[in-house]
Amino acid sequence: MSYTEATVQLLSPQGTLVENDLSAPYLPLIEKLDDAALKDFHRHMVVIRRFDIEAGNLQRQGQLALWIPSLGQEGAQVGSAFAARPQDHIFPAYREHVVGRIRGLDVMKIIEMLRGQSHGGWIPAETGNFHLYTLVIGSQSLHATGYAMGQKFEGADEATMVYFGDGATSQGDVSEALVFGASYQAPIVYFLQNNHWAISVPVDRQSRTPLYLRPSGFGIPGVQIDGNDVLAAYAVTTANLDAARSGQGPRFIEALTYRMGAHTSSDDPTKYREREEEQFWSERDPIARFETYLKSKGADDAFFSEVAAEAEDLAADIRARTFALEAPPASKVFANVYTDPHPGVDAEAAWQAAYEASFDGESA
Ligand SMILES: Cc1ncc(C[n+]2csc(CCOP(=O)(O)OP(=O)(O)O)c2C)c(N)n1
Ligand SMILES: [Mg+2]
Repeated sequence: MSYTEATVQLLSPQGTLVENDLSAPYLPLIEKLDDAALKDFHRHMVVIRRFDIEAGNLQRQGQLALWIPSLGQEGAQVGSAFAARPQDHIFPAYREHVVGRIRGLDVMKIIEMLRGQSHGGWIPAETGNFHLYTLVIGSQSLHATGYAMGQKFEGADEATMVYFGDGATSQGDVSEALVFGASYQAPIVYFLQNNHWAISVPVDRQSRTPLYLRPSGFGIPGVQIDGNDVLAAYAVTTANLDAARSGQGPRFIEALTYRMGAHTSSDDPTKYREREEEQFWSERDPIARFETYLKSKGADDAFFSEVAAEAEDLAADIRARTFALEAPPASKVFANVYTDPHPGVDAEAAWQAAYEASFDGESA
């Protein structure tokens, strides 16, 4: 259920740097980071965890239809997001809230989507090339591969990164994406967050071999990292995105992490997993070990208080903005079904309008 002899780890769960044959090629990338960059890693992990908790609370208070927590996966997400360059394109699944935030997305857009306030959420060109959430498991791997093929055809100095889960690797879409990525030597990094569960199905039931080995069958180099180690996520993703961007073809990263919370607010993990397993992973928390590391490098209490205050501010802001939202007109659900007017949709919209009008004059 845990790390293997192949897992690249730069920061141990105790918060100390790991120096071995696997970490050696990547440590120079960490040495290049200044204190401000390291502090930013921490800030983003802490702030998004607070946001995540607030969003979960809002769901329980009836403000959101659903919430999809990212608790526990902050290291994999923050490290990989900071590895991307501005011109790169990012295709998320549905749990990568902090990746969006780092790319410039106002995370309120995610709240609006899960409240049923908006349809798709945002415009990637305005949010740092952070594409839309995709709930159809694994399908974004095809969208991303197609996009990366386009980047290759245009000879752009860009790469694409696509996030998906361990469960998604069992979908045909992901295998097809790997075939096309390899055939076209597209500039893409497949970033698998193995959080050990696909709702209630454990990863060892989905794959008899470690998932980082699977891409080798497609001719794509794969590497396994400690996904709760933000430094490993940053350094390994940087190296792989650089390789993809410079014409060396696609790459695959398996980040070992853990979904500390429920699959979504509709799920109850106490029904299918053991407390011991949750305990094991909570001892490998991405934030706790990085805090220890920063303290060993001299970060003081003022810094940690400032980050905590920023997290509280965001939570309060999200709560206030959620309560200020007004229900959109029901007609909005018909607005973007087709580009051109469609008689079937028009008829349904007319029925809806007549139905609503039938309440005119009645008190609420
Ligand atoms: C094509 C498809 N099949 C089934 C589902 C239902 N479903 C939603 S999430 C999920 C599990 C996905 O697990 P994983 O890929 O590991 O991602 P995680 O949720 O753990 O991040 C499933 C089966 C779906 N959304 N789409
Ligand atoms: Mg999973």
